[in-house]
Amino acid sequence: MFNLILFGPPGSGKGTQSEKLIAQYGLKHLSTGDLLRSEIANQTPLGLEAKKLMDTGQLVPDEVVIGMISSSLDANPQAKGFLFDGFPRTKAQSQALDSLLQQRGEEINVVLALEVTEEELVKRLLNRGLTSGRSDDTNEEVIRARIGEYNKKTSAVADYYRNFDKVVSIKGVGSVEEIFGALSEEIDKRK
Ligand code: B4P
Repeated sequence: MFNLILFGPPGSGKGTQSEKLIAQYGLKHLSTGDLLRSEIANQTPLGLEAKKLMDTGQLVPDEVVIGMISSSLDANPQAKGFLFDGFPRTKAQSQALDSLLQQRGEEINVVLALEVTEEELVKRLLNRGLTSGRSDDTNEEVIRARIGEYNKKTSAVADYYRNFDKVVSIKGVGSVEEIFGALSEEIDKRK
């Protein structure tokens, strides 16, 4: 198996690049943002609780997203590998993921970290908000709160994986194709 974390702040291009990477490498895409939005669309109790937090730019509780990822791993025993997009977002989620993978005799092979300035992130997300229908993309205050959560809680994920020498930084500004090329180069070195 080849297991990859695509890491970066909100709006850094994780969702955009994930689509291209899964097509190229045949990995199973696990996006906690997509899983949560599907719970919201189906109006499940979990989705209704998550929506309140997502609409203010906060993270949903660790145990909720860890449970979702654990079920997704169980549901895909034949996968060639997983692309984790938007997960883990806290140190506790990172430790939980490592232990879920260890139980299956697997590990994270690499963490590719997209780097984009805050002003560019805000610009991209407000722009996406014009068409995405996502309530967390339309308000600049909420977008800045999401970036604040990232700086406070999620940047620790990169520090955690740096201890294991698994993090590679990638410039996340440029054309989608250029960035895809840089990500693919790092994956090809390790496959
Ligand atoms: P996510 O769904 O993960 O969304 P995101 O971080 O906002 O977006 P992403 O990074 O994928 O977007 P992309 O850059 O591709 O999270 C939403 C919310 O769910 C979180 O705030 C949180 O509340 C909750 N949540 C999710 N996972 C969680 C977890 N593990 N724990 C707790 N809470 C969790 O795209 C952004 C825009 O940039 C697009 O419009 C795109 O077209 C554009 N773009 C992309 N690449 C570009 C480029 N090279 N140049 C110019 N524009 C580009």
